[in-house]
Amino acid sequence: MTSGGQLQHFIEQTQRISAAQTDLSSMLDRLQQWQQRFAHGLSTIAFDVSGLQPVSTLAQQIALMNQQVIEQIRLWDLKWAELAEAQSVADAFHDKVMLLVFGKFNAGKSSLCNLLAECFRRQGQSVRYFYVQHEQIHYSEALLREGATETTAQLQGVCLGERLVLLDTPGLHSATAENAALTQRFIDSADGMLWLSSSTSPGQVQELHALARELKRHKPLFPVITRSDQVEEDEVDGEICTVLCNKPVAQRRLQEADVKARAEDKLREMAVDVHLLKAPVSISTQMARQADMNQKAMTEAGFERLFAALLEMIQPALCYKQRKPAEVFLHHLQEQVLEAFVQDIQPISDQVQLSLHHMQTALLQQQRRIAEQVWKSVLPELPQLLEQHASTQAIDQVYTTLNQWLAEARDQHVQQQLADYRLHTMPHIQLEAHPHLSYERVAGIVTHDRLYAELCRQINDAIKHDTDQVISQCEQQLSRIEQDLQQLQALLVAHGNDLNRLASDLRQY
Ligand SMILES: Nc1nc2c(ncn2[C@@H]2O[C@H](COP(=O)(O)OP(=O)(O)OP(=O)(O)O)[C@@H](O)[C@H]2O)c(=O)[nH]1
Ligand SMILES: [Mg+2]
Repeated sequence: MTSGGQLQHFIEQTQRISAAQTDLSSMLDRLQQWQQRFAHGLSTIAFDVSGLQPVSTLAQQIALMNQQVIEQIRLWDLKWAELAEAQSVADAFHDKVMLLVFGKFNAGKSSLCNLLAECFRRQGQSVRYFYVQHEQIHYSEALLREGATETTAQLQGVCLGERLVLLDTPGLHSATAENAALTQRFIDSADGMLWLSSSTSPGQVQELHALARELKRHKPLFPVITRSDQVEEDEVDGEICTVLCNKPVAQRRLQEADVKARAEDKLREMAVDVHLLKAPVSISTQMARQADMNQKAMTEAGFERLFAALLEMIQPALCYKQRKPAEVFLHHLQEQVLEAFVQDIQPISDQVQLSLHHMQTALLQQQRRIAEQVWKSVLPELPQLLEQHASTQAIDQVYTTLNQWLAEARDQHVQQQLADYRLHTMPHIQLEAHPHLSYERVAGIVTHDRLYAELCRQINDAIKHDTDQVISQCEQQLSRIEQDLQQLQALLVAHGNDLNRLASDLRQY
């Protein structure tokens, strides 16, 4: 039986774990204020679509986006209430440090939990096994099941003494859909993670993806290399037989260094603080057990180092626990408020941006078409109009009719070409009567060649001037929306940065 110094020290230290929490009220206030500022900022972005027809694609996309913004804000409190309810099961362990034991199936998670429990039991500590079913925690006398095939299908664990809980999770990817949500809630409540991987292929860092959320939540990570033993041939009483031995120390250290280096790289790649990573430790549960966990065997199997490392891990886990209420609210703001908002709004905001871009580039073409069509609908009628008034040479009449034609044609073609827009002030298309302009009399006959040419020039100028004004109104409308869109993006970036600053302030506590 082990009476290892580290184990006793470890147990003594875990007994000192106190549920006392740091005063987080000012931090919680700052987080609350962040949420209020974010909501207020969003409400100031107006997305003025008064210059668009409500049936236009862009106006509809913007209406949808506005609706989604309101809906997202409405969901904040609901999600927070849901979270509080979801936490209630895990709350049974609120006064304990909860360590998640995580890894691929067969990594040796249940075996390690059982062995640690046995260590505590032999030191006179209370040990309570439990499993979680139907939203209830059931305590049980039975050890956690171990096995060569995928064994653990439910969330289970063991309370070691009064202050420490090991949460034994189903092997990676083997959780059923039914218990996945429950497992997730417990994982949410964990204060630190033990990441187990077998020494046959230790530290498969892609497994850390499954812990990404917890790592982003700034929980410490302790890699444990398990099954650090090998079968060797030995001669007993003159007969060759196979025996299980610890892997040589040098080999263990190499593996530990390798896992550390690769895990650090992975954390950097995942944009996670590498300080969360504790130095890996290599163990063999089997070797400790074979010798009934005597002191020498425990030390050789790596458990003295494991306890020392666990103690180091408990400190940051405890710090995490002490600031947990603020961490939980922070995660809610990061994940359910900001990230959920970005995920929901970004696609539709990208669509708005795209529609906006299409509309902006189409305007030039639309202006050309309106001008051409107004020109085409008025010009062919002009010679006859001039003929009609030749006898009276009533140039005013010519202008009045032309202005009427131009206005009608312009309205019609603007409506066709710019169907998406609602123009508030239609410019007044008008030809100015020039006092010197009139019919001419050549050899007693009234002619209008010069008049025709001059009117053509005037019509051309008027159409150009008029369509310039119409198009510029459209451009202004689009650019207002573009500014609102930029304001929204800037708001998201600024609030993202603010929240990161709050997170790093919180972690100084
Ligand atoms: N050689 C050796 N085998 C071990 C060691 N620890 C556990 N095993 C064996 O590995 C197998 C899996 O162990 P478990 O503890 O059930 O592994 P697990 O990670 O809980 O597996 P799942 O619950 O299926 O995810 C069992 O057959 C254990 O006996 C060890 O240190 N050395
Ligand atoms: Mg298991």
